Amino acid sequence: MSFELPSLPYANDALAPYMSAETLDFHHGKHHQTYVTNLNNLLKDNELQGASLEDIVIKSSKDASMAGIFNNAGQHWNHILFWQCMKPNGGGSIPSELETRLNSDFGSIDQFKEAFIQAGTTQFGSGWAWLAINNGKLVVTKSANASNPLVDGMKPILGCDVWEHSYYIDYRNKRPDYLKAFLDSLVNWEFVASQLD
Ligand code: MN3
Repeated sequence: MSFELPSLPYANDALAPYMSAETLDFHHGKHHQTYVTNLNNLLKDNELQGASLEDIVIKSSKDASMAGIFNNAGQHWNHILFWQCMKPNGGGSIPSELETRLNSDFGSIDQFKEAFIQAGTTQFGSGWAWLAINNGKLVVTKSANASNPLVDGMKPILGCDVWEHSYYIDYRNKRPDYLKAFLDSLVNWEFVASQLD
């Protein structure tokens, strides 16, 4: 059983102007597809073949000889979450249970947004900004390249790809503008809320 590229839950042009069809054509159709293809090839004759994607990410993260598998499995997992975290006409109001927990753990929604944008902006080079559950508490974290909070025992519920391939066509070098647009106009808060335990 090999892994497959999931379809986007919206049309390629549905997130414009905040994320263009050109960006999604390349990012989903080329970059994500390549991670899936590489992962399937690397798993041939590997002991992790047949394991769940989450298990492959966590186990390969602890074994330096599996760096290639980790990079491609991590990116496959991260992008599956990322596509679901966005929707046309996103942003806007946050479901009440999630809003209450964000207010409780960050002080205010604005303070959460500031922390998330700060995490994504200060991730040097390629990586991700996250909202994750750590021992029942919501936390903002960042990770390099393909890594994610799963490898540290947390549950990511919102991820924003800050690799240049995610924003350079639409925002050029302005990563903070992309992160702000992601939170204000792209996030599918209903999906994020559905990931709460
Ligand atoms: Mn990407």
